[in-house]
Amino acid sequence: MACFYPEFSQKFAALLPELRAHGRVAIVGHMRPDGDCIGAQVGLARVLSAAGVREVTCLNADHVPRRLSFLTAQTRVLHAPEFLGNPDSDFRAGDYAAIFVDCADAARCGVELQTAFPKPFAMVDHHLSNPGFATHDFLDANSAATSEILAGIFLDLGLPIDEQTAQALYTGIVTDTGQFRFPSTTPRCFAIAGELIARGAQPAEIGYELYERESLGRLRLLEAFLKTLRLECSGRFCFGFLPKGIFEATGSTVEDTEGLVDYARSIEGVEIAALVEERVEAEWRGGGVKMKASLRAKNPIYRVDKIAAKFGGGGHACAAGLTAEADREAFCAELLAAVAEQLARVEASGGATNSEETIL
Ligand SMILES: [Mn+2]
Repeated sequence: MACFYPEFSQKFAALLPELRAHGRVAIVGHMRPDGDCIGAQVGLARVLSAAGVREVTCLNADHVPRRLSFLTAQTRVLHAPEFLGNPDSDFRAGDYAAIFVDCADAARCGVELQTAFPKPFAMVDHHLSNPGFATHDFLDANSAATSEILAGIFLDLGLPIDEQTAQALYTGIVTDTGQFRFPSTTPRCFAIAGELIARGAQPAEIGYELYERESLGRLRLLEAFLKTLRLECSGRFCFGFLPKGIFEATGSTVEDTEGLVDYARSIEGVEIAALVEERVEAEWRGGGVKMKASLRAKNPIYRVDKIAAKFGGGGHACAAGLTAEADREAFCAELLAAVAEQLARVEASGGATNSEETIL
């Protein structure tokens, strides 16, 4: 039998009886959940339920994006205000063993969930910048997706992967590898994806749900974003801006920003790209305007996670994000300086790659 994650599988098998005995598990994802986050949450929730855990609930600070809703039809996924601070809710965080998935650190789930679960039971993740924060950490930065790690463990242990579970985990791998294009794509990704297809994942259906159901508003948002693109650092850095009010103006939503930054990165000669967003926070989160940036690099030697870390953010070598409380002009100037510094540093090192340091 294939063994994808021998160490993790053994550890996971040892924890299963504990989770079963506890009876209640909360699977916590990150803010603005993506395909890997929802895929990992749904996949893990279904496998734990099938393995005899009485109650499994997935929790997110933000809503499940429309294009991922095909994964959650049969799984309980709650949005933070539905259960935290809601007097009608009978949800008590203390009753649950929390498993964080796809979160580079405990804060990535949002302050409300972080406060509700100060001591996570376990976490499963693949972010390079993850310092480890749970009692039981399943952390592997050499994996392309959290869903890849979970699928590998389930396959190793022969745990039941039904059609819905396979769909969810396959979606996580497809989205985090950029449809099997990013440098993180390995033979293991394909081997695991193949096993998931054998268990009912449908690549054509997933491709349709993810990429063939755009709204006109999303394309209008893309149009607005493309108009703002600017090349800096001799054409090696490209960034674009979404001002507050843009979603109303274009008939789009926050979740439509996903993937826009890839257009900036796709320009020949660009090494680092950024999408900067002036975001009005939801009222239940205290309101106010924040600057958010998504950073992408073509090559992991550019370590955009390190640029993000300067602003308190984090992520992967090729994909990272951050939030800052600053005004637009000051923030853009600071970001530009940080990117220029990183480009110069890589150039000074002759673009030398250190395999330990640069793996996505
Ligand atoms: Mn991920």
